[in-house]
Amino acid sequence: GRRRLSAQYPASSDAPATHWHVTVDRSGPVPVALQMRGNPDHPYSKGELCPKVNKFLDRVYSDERVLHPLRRVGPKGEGRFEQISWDEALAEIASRFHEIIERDGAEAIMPYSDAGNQSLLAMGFPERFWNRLGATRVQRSICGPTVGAGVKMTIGTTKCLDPQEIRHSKLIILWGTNTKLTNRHLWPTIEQARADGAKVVVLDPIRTTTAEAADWFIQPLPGTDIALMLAVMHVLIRDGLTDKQWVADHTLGFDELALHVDEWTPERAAATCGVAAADIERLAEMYGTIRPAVIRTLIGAEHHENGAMFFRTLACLPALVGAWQDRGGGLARSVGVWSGSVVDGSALERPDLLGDRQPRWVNMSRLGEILTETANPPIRAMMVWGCNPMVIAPNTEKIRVGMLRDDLFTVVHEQFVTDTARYADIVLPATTQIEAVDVVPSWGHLWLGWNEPAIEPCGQSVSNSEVFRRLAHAMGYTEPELFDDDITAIRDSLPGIDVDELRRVGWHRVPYPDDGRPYGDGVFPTASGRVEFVSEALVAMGQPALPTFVPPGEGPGSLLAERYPLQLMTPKHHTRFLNGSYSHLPGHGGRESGPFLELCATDAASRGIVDGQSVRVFNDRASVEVPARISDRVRPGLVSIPWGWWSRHHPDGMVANSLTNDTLTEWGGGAAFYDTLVEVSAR
Ligand SMILES: Nc1nc2c(c(=O)[nH]1)N[C@H]1C(S)=C(S)[C@@H](COP(=O)(O)OP(=O)(O)OC[C@H]3O[C@@H](n4cnc5c(=O)[nH]c(N)nc54)[C@H](O)[C@@H]3O)O[C@H]1N2
Ligand SMILES: Nc1nc2c(c(=O)[nH]1)N[C@H]1C(S)=C(S)[C@@H](COP(=O)(O)OP(=O)(O)OC[C@H]3O[C@@H](n4cnc5c(=O)[nH]c(N)nc54)[C@H](O)[C@@H]3O)O[C@H]1N2
Ligand SMILES: [Mo]
Repeated sequence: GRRRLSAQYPASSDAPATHWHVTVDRSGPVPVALQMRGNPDHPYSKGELCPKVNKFLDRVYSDERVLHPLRRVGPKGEGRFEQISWDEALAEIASRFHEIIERDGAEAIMPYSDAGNQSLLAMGFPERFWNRLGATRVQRSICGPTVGAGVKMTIGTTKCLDPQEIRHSKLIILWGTNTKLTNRHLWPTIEQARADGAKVVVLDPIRTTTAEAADWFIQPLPGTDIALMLAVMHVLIRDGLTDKQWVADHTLGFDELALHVDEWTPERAAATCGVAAADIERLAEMYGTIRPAVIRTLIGAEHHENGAMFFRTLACLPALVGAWQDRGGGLARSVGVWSGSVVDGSALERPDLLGDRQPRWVNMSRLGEILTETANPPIRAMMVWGCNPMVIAPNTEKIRVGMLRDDLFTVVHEQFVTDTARYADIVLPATTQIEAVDVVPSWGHLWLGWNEPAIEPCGQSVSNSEVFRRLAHAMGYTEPELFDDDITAIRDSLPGIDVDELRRVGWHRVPYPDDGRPYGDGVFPTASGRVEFVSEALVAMGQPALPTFVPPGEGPGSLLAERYPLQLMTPKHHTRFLNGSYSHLPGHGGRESGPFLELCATDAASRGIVDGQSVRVFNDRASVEVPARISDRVRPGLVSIPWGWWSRHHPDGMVANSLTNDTLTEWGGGAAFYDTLVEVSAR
């Protein structure tokens, strides 16, 4: 009975896809993609794909692709499966779901997903099914919402500067973002500004590839930047480098702030953040004298217990120097929220399908706790798609305990048998980007992209929208919006956009102020209409009114540090990885075939560790074996395991996140991945 449900949009040969062109051989019975190239006409990427996507067809045609539904035959985690039909898979899922709803209620079922292919339908359409079902809902807060929640407390919105505006900047501060690695399409813009005389300053606890390319690199201890920012404010105010008129006209609470940062001398901050007082002075002087000045950030610095306060404090800096009045001045973060302004979220996700039910909400960073400690009702079934929590979520070993539960029914919709899929009862095959239609909102630029499928789905794989149409049918649901075809759902979700035109052109620029200055008039959507140095909204949330440095609970000064004296970071490192995606494909790690621990020569010597030796990295959460690499990218006291590798790449089947802290940020719902203390020992 699923014939009428095949509402998946067919592949076509003529229409453009935003960023790429795929050459397809249509001479055989099944069209085969031969080559994938960047689209030189795209206004942002200009034909450059990133290194992982250059090899995208290796992914599409990988021997490891899941091409049909699978049922687990071995124990959970072992990864042994047998092929079953779609009808069998759907019938089994529907009957288990009905049984669980009957016994424990719909909230005993939990969908778990994140960005996946980062597209509109793939991320939004499944919500219709879960609204109809009334499942427990998971806050997707592992990447970015904390940044937004912090910035919003200062400027009343999460909308910041279009990073393309950096073209006009003369001082570019890359604060906790590894642009050359994670946002490489922005680098040419930075280089152009530089050719016109701009200076690039990088602040990062690790001497990243971006730090190496900067004019000046500042290396604070992780999680301590707030102290540094308070000292920068101290110097700006002390030396009269603030824009007094702009501050008077457009900010709230300057006098309180001035009093508050009076005690934050550069000397005091230096002792906290590990940056010399003279360097703090120099940074403040540059920031107070060079215009236009931009601060560019992404999400790296949110991974701390004080992650939201980091961004709340950072957002105060442009206001002090009046940076928003200049073209190319202000704060630049993800622009996802600008693309979001053209999406009708309710039309896409149909919250009306919930009726008057109020679903239970949980936080995706706490998956281990959710699976092992949640009651009333406990989670009995989980469906995962577009996400690989066994690699990407903190405190993985706790999640593993939950995933191993005999009474947990797990379904995973995936392209590969990931570390997470190994624990599934049923795996459903998913299409890749070139096999399904979608619209791709962007986080790095302002063009909404059309994604035209180039080939039919491989094997029996289906898109995210199709899998939920099939599941809705198997569950016996009849609401017509659960069965909308892809184009109808896209049209309804983009009410102000001519979808035929979008498809014809391949992209659409979302609205953004013409003169490039989102707050050129100095008006901000806070309660006061001003930039709020003092925030009543924060007080109402039980947080300090003023920007305040609170050291993390699991940090260098804490009791735990006596046992675990090293701080562990696990950031992105490989150009051909996208988080935990691609690391299992041959050649994507470059010369590296697996993870390693970076530590400085001093910390190695004091532990008798030599370069290349296998070491044990451990804390109360886990013990992970990795080869050591002695490196001057990290300072004494800080170690790093470049992240994204799967359990199969670790000699002991652990992953980097087995060690990491799943404490939530003080607000915003992020996770303090990097407030993780460990000890390292030679084996
Ligand atoms: N090659 C590649 N590119 C990617 C990805 C990938 O996995 N691989 N992932 C994509 C995704 S999903 C995202 S969200 C973006 C993220 O892009 P970024 O935010 O640029 O990347 P991250 O590596 O998460 O963090 C950036 C930097 O923050 C630093 N950092 C951590 N804590 C602190 C701190 O307390 N203070 C300061 N000053 N810096 C700190 C880290 O050392 C790191 O170098 O990248 C995207 N691009
Ligand atoms: N230690 C540490 N942990 C981190 C981070 C870090 O820097 N350090 N970064 C964090 C960040 S910024 C992020 S965004 C998260 C990322 O977390 P995830 O979103 O889980 O990241 P990926 O590993 O890219 O997993 C996406 C999965 O979706 C699958 N997929 C792709 N397209 C589709 C599709 O169309 N349909 C379906 N069903 N599946 C699809 C891919 O095969 C892949 O397995 O990780 C976070 N975790
Ligand atoms: Mo992310």
